[in-house]
Amino acid sequence: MKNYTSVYDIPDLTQWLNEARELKSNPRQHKQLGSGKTLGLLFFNNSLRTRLSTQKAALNLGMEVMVMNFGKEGWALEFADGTIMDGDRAEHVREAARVVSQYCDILGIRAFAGLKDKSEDESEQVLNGFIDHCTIPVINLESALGHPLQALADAITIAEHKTSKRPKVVLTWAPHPRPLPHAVANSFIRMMQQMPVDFCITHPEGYELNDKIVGNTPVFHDQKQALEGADFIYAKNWSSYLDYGKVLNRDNSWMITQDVLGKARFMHCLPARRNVVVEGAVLDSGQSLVIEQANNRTYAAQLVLKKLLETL
Ligand code: AN0
Ligand code: CP
Repeated sequence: MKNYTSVYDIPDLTQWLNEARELKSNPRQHKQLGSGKTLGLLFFNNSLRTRLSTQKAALNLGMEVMVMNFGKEGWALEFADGTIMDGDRAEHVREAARVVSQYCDILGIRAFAGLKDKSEDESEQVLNGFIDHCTIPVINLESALGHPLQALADAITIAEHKTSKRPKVVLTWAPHPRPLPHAVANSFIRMMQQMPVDFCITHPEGYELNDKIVGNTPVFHDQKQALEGADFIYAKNWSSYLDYGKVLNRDNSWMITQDVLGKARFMHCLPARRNVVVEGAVLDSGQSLVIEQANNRTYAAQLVLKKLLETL
């Protein structure tokens, strides 16, 4: 594995899930592996979990960490080739990536979808710009199209908490006042398609995701029908993909309540707006796995860092 940019970079998921469990049982067991190595983390967007769990993972492996928030503190970067840079972008990714590669051994990048221009988002210009010009491995900390560290933590959580061989997992759209990216949903779908689970998706009409990602996964527009008999209910809002980046409705009948949840376990990547996406009582109940998912972000990141360190 050269970079970790998508769940498809995982060569053997079963083996990785076993190894994650092993790492979790003794997180400091490889603390020599990262000794003398530096992880750089560049954030073009906000974060709580990704920022801290990835740092924690690096510290568990004995690495040192440098973090930079690009939003206000970094020079505005140009990613397009051949432009006359006489606007407000002071530095090109061609230089920035090569400079950072000298300071770090592994680089993580968070750069959300802008949700304005679909083809620009689909080109993943920030993540790919760094991959193209970095001379070190790159980890996707949520890009325009995917959040593979989250999906790995979700897979670890489901593997730990399933009570049957082939649990039923449902990804449901949930309301939200602001337009949100498709990255978490995309990576979760791709991960569930590879897991031994009975998986389906439910969302209101108009919230269809990229059909190349959904593939043969069953999709229901009737949430109640989809959730019947679910063992894990994963809620996530996303803005429209077809009417790109738009909030089409905030139908709060799609919010996950205790009544809707039934006997299922509740999952969400967080941050979650209480009583909009999910009833507060669900998050406060013993059926919620959100805190455990966030805990598993550390072991997901640690596994990815370990695999990359082993290639250095
Ligand atoms: C982001 C999203 O939906 O992609 C990050 C989730 C991990 N969420 C928000 O911006 C609220
Ligand atoms: N789930 C997740 O990635 O959270 P942050 O945006 O806080 O990092």
